[in-house]
Amino acid sequence: MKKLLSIILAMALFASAFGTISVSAEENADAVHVVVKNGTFNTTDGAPWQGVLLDTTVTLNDEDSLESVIERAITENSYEFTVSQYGYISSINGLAEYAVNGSGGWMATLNNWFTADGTTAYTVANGGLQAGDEIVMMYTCAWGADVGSLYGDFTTTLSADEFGFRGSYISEATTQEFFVPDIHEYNIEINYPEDTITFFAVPTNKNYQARVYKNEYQPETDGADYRGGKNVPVKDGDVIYIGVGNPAWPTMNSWAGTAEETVYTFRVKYKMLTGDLNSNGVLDIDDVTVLQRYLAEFVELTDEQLKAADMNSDGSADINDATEIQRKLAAN
Ligand SMILES: [Ca+2]
Ligand SMILES: [Ca+2]
Repeated sequence: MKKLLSIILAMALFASAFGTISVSAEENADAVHVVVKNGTFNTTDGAPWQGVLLDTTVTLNDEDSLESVIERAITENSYEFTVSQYGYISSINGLAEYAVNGSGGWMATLNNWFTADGTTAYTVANGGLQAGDEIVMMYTCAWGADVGSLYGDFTTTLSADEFGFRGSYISEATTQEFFVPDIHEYNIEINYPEDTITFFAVPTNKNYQARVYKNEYQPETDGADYRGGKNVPVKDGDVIYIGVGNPAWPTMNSWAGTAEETVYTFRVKYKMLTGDLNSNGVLDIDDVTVLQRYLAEFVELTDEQLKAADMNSDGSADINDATEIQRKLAAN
């Protein structure tokens, strides 16, 4: 039995408390975002360094591949790397493969996916690498198992820890408490009639892809998804589908067997924020002004505005409601 959870989002006052949402490569039309990190092998155990080595953007050119942008991210930040005789990166800033008791090495994700083929296979020319892509080069001590590359594991859920989304008035932190990987249907309430949401579609097993679609789930149509889950314009009535591990999509796990996909459904509903008379998604002094102008008979209000104005739910819009909006503004 599927449970329907309602996620109350778009708390404008909440969002403002979190300040400006950080921007990433998506803001730069020709760039990808590259992170190089070692979160598995500690310096106390002999690693030359640990943590995030670099977090940067790399501007794409027509000849680029997943391999070349990782290499350029390293050299542009004045670090060194070496390439093995097999053509993959074997050492970054002195942290080499096989450094952990004879095991360990470097692996990359492209939009949270450990690619099915080597890093040279994904190019600008073949569309495998695109502006806005998120790339993480990371060190593993356990052939990927310690960084979410689970070979022979057929789990196709989204990650409880890493899945999230955010919109103009939505802090990504708000979703973490609501999301349960085994519950597949959710409502997203937006307080603004239209919004743009970014989904952090991170699978539990990053050997599988997660793809984001709007209003029609089309797993076998290339390019029908919102790549990386980015910038999905939404309005009331839209339905977002996030599929994980569809059998038509490439995965290194296909060598071990076939998984059953999981599809999550997010129904977008517009719910006017009580008191938000000017429909800008936040409670502000303009809402009080609109209500006061209505009470002074300078302006008319729509039925929807009258409903939104009724802060104390007594069926009418009056001076008590204006006072209540002001009290809420003052409390924040
Ligand atoms: Ca408002
Ligand atoms: Ca009222």
